[in-house]
Amino acid sequence: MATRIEAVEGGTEAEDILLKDFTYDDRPGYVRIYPQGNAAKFSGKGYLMPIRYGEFAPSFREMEVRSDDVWVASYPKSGTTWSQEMVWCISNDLDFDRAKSVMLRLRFPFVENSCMSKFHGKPGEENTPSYKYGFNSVKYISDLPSPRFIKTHISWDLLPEQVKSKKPKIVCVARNPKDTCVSYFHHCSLLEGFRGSLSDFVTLFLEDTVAFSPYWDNLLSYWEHKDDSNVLFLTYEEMKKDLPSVVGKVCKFLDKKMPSDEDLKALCNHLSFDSMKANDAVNYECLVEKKRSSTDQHFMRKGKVNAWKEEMSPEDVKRFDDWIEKNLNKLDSETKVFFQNWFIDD
Ligand code: PPS
Repeated sequence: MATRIEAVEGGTEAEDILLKDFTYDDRPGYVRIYPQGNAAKFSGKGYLMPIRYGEFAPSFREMEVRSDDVWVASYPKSGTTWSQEMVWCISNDLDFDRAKSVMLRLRFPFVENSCMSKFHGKPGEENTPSYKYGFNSVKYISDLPSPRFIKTHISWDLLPEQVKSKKPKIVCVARNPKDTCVSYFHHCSLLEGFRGSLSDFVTLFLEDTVAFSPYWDNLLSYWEHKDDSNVLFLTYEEMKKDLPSVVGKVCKFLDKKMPSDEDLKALCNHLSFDSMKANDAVNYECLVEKKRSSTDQHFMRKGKVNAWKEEMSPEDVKRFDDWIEKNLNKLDSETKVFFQNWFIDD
């Protein structure tokens, strides 16, 4: 059966918040997507996406996938940009000069970019890479020479059909849901026109009513493939704890030599939060500067584990804890233990 796409009509508390506080001219609505007609296995819901997804879905599903593509896949705000920069630098023999001079979004494009909201390019710039990427991110990627580097937030079940046969390398990165949610709230408020409070956003997140949700289905769709030979599963928290050892895993996975001690130090320095925050090729300042309302708003915001403790109300923490417990109890015991240890508060 073909993928079914249904408009979000409102009627639940979360959908009403979504339609009231998270729509605007360039993103007038949302859809739920049912891969092959089916709801996502874990939540029993469809995946939520901005309405423009419907326009891009056919070309995305049928997109040519190449066996030498390298993908970074994640639920939003899980450490995607950090992982992309790590994967790109390792794959490109630590070419820091190019990494700093070419925007990450052009060397490691986000395949669903054109689904997120209507693009307004400047007339006369139609032939620039930025315009082509903004106008149609799927076509931009299809026209790139190999090896390509591709970012996605979509769940495994919605990836292009050819992923199954071509088996590109896929690095998945995931982050504990409370930090993910708080980071996503700030991202949506700053860059995507969300007008509600953090508590409203928690409602959207827990009710699987923000783009790329349900969180659990998205995460578990990649977790199920973590032992496939073309998949590497990482967490934000392990990158924070021991970046050099994650670099080692990524080098092995990408069939690259482990850098010398000196090069490893240079790479970890390039990937540090402070370096990335100051690096205009990865910090999205060019987008943020058009949108910010105060000087302390940045894409590279806190870069910490458990920063949710500084912002979430006790009521929202309780709602989250109940939701985590309910969902952990639906998992097999091995997965549950792994997730409990990973999400644990220190
Ligand atoms: S996106 O928009 O979905 O691609 O965002 P994503 O890159 O997945 O997540 C952004 C969060 O990752 C933090 N970040 C880092 N943390 C530590 N070290 C480095 N180098 C780093 N680079 C990005 C970024 O600050 C966002 O997290 P928060 O919690 O908002 O600070």
